[in-house]
Amino acid sequence: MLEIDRNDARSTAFDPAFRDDVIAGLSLPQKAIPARWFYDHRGSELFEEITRLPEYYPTRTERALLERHAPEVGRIAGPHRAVVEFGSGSSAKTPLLLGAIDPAAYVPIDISGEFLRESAEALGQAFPALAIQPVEADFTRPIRLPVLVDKHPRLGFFPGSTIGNLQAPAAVDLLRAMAGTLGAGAMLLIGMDRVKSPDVLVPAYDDAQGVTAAFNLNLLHRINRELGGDVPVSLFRHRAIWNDGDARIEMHLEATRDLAFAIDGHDFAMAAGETIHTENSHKYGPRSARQMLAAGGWTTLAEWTDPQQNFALLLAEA
Ligand code: AVI
Repeated sequence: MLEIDRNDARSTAFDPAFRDDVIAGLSLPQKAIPARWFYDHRGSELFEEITRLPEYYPTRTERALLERHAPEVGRIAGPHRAVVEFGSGSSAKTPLLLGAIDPAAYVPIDISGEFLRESAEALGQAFPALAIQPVEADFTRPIRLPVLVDKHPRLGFFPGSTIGNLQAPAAVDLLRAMAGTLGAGAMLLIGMDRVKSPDVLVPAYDDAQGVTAAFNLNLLHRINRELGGDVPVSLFRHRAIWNDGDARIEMHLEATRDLAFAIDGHDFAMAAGETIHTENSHKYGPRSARQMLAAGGWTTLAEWTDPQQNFALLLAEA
């Protein structure tokens, strides 16, 4: 059946930047939409589900690394640092770090105010003596930190291998922006996913329950909901591909037959097998991880990985 989502009439939330990215991206020879648009309310819920999937090893592996090595991070970084978390989301891993390092303050930064307020409140209950000041901002740009952290050296926290969703030049720019935001004497604790067998990588992005497929396809539902599109979602399928040359998982939405749709007065046609490229998730070897950090102005001080070397936590100084 052709599913056009007409029941999801254009909703009130309408971001012109979303519209511009979608129209421009679908007009490219290789159609592409930036991965940042996955994260509407439904997309954020589906991502939380992904982090609990048996095939999606990054979250539980990084959590285990934090449980094990956060005290060592504390010993190297020293006490009374202000912890600044970039893209804090639900701050699920944050207590593991805060509980181990005797922080002076905690500043979660996220573009979603809803998530920020909820998680700051929960952390406030778990750490009643800790000064917490959330900042609603796009962390890819330099940010002025609250005065609360003025007197303390900073420890940036960027878990989840979110850096991997950026192409190298953008990743380097982001690392430099973080160094600028955190200031002199800063350190950064960052999670980076390792290169490994496609037998492990592909299922992590194409799980048996179809949650990642739903996450990817939700982007098309979002276009229909927010931009009044008539994209025939049921005629697309989720694809996760290991691109060995670029050391990354690519997610695509593939047209299963010739099809056409319109978004906000713009007409698009796709041939069977043609794809919309929706995400890159870069993976790093031990050297490339350090090189990336160095290019962004950070010197690696310590690195921890799990026995299978699936995921790495790196501590670096500016
Ligand atoms: C947020 N980011 C680090 C995830 C990743 O693994 O690249 C997003 C994701 N996409 C599909 N599954 C998870």
